[in-house]
Amino acid sequence: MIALTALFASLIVSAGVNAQAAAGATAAPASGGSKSPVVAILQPDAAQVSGTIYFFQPDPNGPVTVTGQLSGLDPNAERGIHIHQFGDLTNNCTSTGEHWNPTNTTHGSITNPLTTRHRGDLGNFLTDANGDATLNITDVVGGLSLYGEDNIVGRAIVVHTGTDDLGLGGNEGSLKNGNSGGRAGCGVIGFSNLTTFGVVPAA
Ligand SMILES: [Cu+2]
Repeated sequence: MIALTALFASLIVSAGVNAQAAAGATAAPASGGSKSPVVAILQPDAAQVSGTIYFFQPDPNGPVTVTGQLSGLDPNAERGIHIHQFGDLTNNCTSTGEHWNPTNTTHGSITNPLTTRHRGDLGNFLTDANGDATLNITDVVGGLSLYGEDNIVGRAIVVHTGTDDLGLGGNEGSLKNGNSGGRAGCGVIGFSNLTTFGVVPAA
């Protein structure tokens, strides 16, 4: 617990974390990729969202799992969540750009094949009666990776004010972004010093 507290203190110096994440996006560590979980601290935008999101990929050829605790959202709601292009919060969540979509496909569910989803599509999560949420999303299709040239470190995760229609809405917006509404909050994905995988630290 003491070590975890120290880690959080160091991560909250967000400018430093962002700079490190940006460097990591173009020059991965000598090992060739992430050796530890990566992390994003959410900052509020259209809603007073807060929370920390963790990304784990114990096996470089295996799936990424996304965990975390969020608060400040609408109660009892499904809310969209995606990786967006840029780890750039200079204009809050707006400057994170559109969904991370390096293969230029249409938007869809996290369970769709990669031909009918964006690499950054993570679907929806559920909030409780207090507007809190515990994330536990595993990308079994393999859109996300923490390793290699196409890793997500240095990009952003965005939580939306609306529900992602998963590309099934029957209109142009649906195939672009799932009509997920505004950007409740977002965070830059950066390397962390955590040494354990698959653990949701206590909020
Ligand atoms: Cu989004």
